[in-house]
Amino acid sequence: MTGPRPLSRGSIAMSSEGAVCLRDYIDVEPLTYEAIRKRVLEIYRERVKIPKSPESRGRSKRVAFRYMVKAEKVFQYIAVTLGKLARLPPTSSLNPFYAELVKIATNGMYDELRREASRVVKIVSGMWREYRERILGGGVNAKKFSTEFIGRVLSIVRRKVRALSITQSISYIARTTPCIDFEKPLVIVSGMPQVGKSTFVSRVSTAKPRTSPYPFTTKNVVIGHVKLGDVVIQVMDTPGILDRPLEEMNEIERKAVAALQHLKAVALYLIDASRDSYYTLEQQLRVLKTVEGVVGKDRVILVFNKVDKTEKEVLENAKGVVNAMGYSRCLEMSALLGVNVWAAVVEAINLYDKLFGTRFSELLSLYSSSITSNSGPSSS
Ligand SMILES: Nc1nc2c(ncn2[C@@H]2O[C@H](COP(=O)(O)OP(=O)(O)OP(=O)(O)O)[C@@H](O)[C@H]2O)c(=O)[nH]1
Ligand SMILES: [Mg+2]
Repeated sequence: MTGPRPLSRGSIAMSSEGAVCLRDYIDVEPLTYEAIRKRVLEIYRERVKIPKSPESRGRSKRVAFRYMVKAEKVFQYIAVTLGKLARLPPTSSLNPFYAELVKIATNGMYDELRREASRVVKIVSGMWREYRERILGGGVNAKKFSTEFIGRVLSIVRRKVRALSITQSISYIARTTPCIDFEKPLVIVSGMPQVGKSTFVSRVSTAKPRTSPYPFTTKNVVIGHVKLGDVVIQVMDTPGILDRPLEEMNEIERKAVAALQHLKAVALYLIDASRDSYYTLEQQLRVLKTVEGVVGKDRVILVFNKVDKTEKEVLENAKGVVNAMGYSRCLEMSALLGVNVWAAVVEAINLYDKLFGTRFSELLSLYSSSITSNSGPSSS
């Protein structure tokens, strides 16, 4: 008998019905000052044909009109490009988890960029009203006024939109952040690097994150789906967290913490208690304390992974230690071999129901025949 059928195979940002995607709120192209300057000069050099009309009669009037149109096209480009940044949703309006990811990715500069862009659009709009008249009435000086306008606009953009380069990070985080359905159960898989989080997620869900024997293989949060009939369970792979205070954590670890902190979820905390684990049991238990502090102990399920290579005596000793920490129940799993992986999912959903008053486990029990097996999904 095989495990439940994955929903479908998709990208890390695969959205399912009802899911909310950061990229639907934030649609930004990476921008640099140099790229804006280049585009402005291209626009300025484009040929402009002025039809003969009563308003543009006379050579000098037509010349002035031509430079007004050139400068206006530049103004429009700047207003549209920076206007898009100014109209980005403030972090205060985003889901707190998404807001935190955006802050992490931009070093807290996202809202500042919005404000800078908005200020510059206002300044440039005011300048344009002034220069438009000057260019049109400028006669032989029309060209001079229009180049002066463009020079001033570029200078303002360069000096006053200092956070422009973070558009690259904003674009990246919007594209790579998984879509989340906040109404569906969510299981966050957490632990130190190398404990087998990605191996587990790829065993039970549609997500196939990279696994390797090196720490920090996973650098972003990733969502996979498990579909059991009408029930869709979201399983989130997270980057490993190291044994250090929250404020000293790097950008990658902070994404994992943000998920624990802001999402309605239960956490599976994976421990590798085997002799040759990458980190000692003591280190892993200290990180467990950090996780408990963030998410609340009642939301954590402890899972000893890699039991296939953990000596019985070592495992018993580790179980004794966590027992003393208040974990009377813990799971023993081998994500690699598919042992107890579905039991971990079921346990997580039971806890989810208990904590959030939902009844997903009842639906889940309808599919008990397909989840009692210890083997992984049919694809594996
Ligand atoms: N023997 C054994 N090896 C496992 C098991 N689970 C994972 N591994 C191995 O442990 C190594 C790390 O697995 P990953 O799934 O990449 O670990 P991770 O926790 O996602 O690591 P980071 O992304 O670095 O945080 C890989 O070489 C896996 O093959 C298991 O149950 N048993
Ligand atoms: Mg990983």
